[in-house]
Amino acid sequence: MEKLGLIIMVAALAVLNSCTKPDVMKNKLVVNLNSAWAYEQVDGDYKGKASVPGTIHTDLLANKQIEDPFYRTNEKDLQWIDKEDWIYQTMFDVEADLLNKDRIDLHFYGLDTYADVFLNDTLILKANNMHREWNVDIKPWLKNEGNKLKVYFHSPIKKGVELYDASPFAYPAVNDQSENGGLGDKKVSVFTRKAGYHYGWDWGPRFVTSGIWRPVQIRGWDDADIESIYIKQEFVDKEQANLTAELMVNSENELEVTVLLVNLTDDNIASKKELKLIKGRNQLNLNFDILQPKLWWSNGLGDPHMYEFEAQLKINDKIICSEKVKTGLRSIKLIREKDSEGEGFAFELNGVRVFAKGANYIPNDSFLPSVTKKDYQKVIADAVNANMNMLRVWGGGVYEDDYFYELCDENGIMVWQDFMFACSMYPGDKEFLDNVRAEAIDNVIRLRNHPSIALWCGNNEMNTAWHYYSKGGWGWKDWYTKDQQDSIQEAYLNVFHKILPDVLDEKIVGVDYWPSSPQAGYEPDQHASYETTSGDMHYWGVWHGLHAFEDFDKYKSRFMSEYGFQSFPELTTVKTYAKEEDFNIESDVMAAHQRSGIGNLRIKEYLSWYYHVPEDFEQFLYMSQVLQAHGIRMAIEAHRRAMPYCMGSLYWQINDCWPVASWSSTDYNHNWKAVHYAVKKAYEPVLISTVNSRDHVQIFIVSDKLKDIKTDLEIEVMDFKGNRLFSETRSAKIKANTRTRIEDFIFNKQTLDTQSCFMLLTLRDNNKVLSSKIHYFDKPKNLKLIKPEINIERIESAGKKLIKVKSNVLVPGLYIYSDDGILSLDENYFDLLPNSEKIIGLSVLDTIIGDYGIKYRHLLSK
Ligand code: BMA
Repeated sequence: MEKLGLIIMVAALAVLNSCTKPDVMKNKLVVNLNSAWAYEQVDGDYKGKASVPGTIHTDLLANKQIEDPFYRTNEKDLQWIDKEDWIYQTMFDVEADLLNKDRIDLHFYGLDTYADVFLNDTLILKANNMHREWNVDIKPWLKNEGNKLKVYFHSPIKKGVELYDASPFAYPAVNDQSENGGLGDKKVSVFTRKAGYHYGWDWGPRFVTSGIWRPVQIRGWDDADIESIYIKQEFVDKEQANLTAELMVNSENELEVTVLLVNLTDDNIASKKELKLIKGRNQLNLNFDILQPKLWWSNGLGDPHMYEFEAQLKINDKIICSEKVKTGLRSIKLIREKDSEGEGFAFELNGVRVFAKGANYIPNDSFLPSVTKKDYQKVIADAVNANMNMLRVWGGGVYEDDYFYELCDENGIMVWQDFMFACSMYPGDKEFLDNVRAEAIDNVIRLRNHPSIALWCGNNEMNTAWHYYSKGGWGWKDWYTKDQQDSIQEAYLNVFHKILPDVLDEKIVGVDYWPSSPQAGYEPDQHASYETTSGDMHYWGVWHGLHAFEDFDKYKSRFMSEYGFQSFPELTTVKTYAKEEDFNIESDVMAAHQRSGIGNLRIKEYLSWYYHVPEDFEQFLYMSQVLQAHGIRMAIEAHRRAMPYCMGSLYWQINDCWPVASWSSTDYNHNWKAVHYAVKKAYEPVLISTVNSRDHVQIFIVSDKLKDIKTDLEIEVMDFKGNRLFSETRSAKIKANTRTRIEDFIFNKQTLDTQSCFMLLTLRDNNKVLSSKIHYFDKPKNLKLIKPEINIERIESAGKKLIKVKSNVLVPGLYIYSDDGILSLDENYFDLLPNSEKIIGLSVLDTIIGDYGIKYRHLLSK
């Protein structure tokens, strides 16, 4: 009866699919099969209407069969879902136009993960990798009416356990939270090509999803079809771009065709050829040049100009198929030059060495299909607005959605793209390796036209962790016999030193490959450490190693691709998962949303070094953010001061996949934490950076400008009430694209009460303020701060909503907010100068009226 119920429902829903009008693309028809799906538990009673793209967890939630997975400790109760098999099914009709096509393919953009696909009861596909696309010729089985498409998802956990049990030994997978999933120490994640973070991470819950996670299409065509276009950039500079359009064309017959490449941006025919297609796959190459091309530049350096091209296949002047593609023209190189200290690591864009300013990026949600276009827009806008020019798509997630890369292209955000391997070692049998190769081909082909992709990197931290060639690493090799070590090592070399670089060599030109992040050099025995003077570095001495924030200055790297510090999200976000009775950072609910075992201890420890540990819950959330901002700002300044030795700084991490305490700078609801405002300031094109050193202050100016500039630097020392104790203006010549050290500020420790004053530095170019900085001579906890009287007023000027803030004394870290979280300020968590009015732009929902219940909080708040 149960089954019958499902069939009736599916049949009713099928009406919807039959109404789906095909998108007409010349002689190609594309039908989206994303509606009228239903799901059903194989050995159980759960069933309902399904979303495609979607996941079983979100479908169960939408059908009110489970509670919100992110709320309180609900995650624990939902671990049964990944141990079940699930069927997804839809019914559809197709119109005669489609059915009569020479060729008809079913295309899955993503199946998560072990999926047997049946069309009209015939098994047409067995999928086993969520990172791949799947294409099947379905012409033999497709009919006009009543087609039944069924996808049987095997439990990824049951499959994983089978593979685990059959393996001669277990593999390390330090972030796989097997025990939370009821699997004891069976780390099954490594056997399945599926996003690593689904199995849990030190900032993420454990939701091992199943589902049709990307769209499904039926595509039919006559004669021939363009499967892919690649605009290969053989050579690009400002004078010329030598390009080849590489087309992969599928032809059903031998055909005489004219192939054209149209430059839609410049409105001309870039190239044209007459040729004969053979039946099957044909690679066609069209060479063309663009003189004085408009180049693609990263954020801060220029316009990220994009070109659009269209490839057309014609028979007797009639277009039989066409495909459009966008790309930006640029040369991007990873420059690794030997110097007296080691080997540099710097990106060169169109001949300019660019200091990479950015962050690491994780998937935006535990349930990937829930990520909306708005979410992508917000994350990329947050990167741009914080003066970033690079994001690293980290290897424990997914090869992101096309839209993510489109936004990076349009906004000049360079992408460091990891292949999806992180913090584990993986099997090396033929089936696994073939699967990895196919996954790499799919994704490299899908993403290779994006000018934003600056580097492909093999994996996250595996080289450092495994450390095969010498004692060290994370101690993993000690768990294995010599033979086992050799076998794990062989698998590693096969994937990261053969398969992945080979795929890139075959499919792409002009983008470099780096086998693992971090590494001290390309060769597998060039392991990174905090002492290495070549390659990239993940510096976790601060946080994991309990180093002081000041040590960011000691541990210099050629390129800092990871470092970070945690904080809690703001109260409005905490309220989305916790009740008032949970408002204690050690409560079960708060602990469930803090996945780093040492997280709370570390935050408290560092707070006690720099600030004070507050008793109050809300003040603790706020102070954790102030602390994180303090640390990360010190790190970024240290990295930029080390220019050109160091040429990049990517902190861990810009975003979250659920509401949680983590290293993120914007929380799951995209609220900026204090650190994101600090990052924005620290990544400004021109930065004043200062370092305390006994009785003097070192002063540096870092400039990303490509021309030297003449500036005036005003130095003022004031007490907390605003009395000026010292003032001087110096002229300073600032060198282009590097850091310049200015003469130190020397003071007398006997006469200056360094706990009661601060220094204000303002850098001007012809009276225009380029940068400013408030410098403290001591740690915040030692400052003799005075309780402020703060006045906040709402004003409007030229139709813009603003607030005016004033205080009688200096207020470090002033946070302005409202309980309902609707306030969003252009600047927040800032240091308010004494007796000086500050006007800040406000973005609030227009429909909101009243005074927004404006509140504030600072270091002395209770
Ligand atoms: C880095 C990352 C992640 C992790 C983070 C914080 O090494 O690569 O694996 O979440 O540290 O521990």
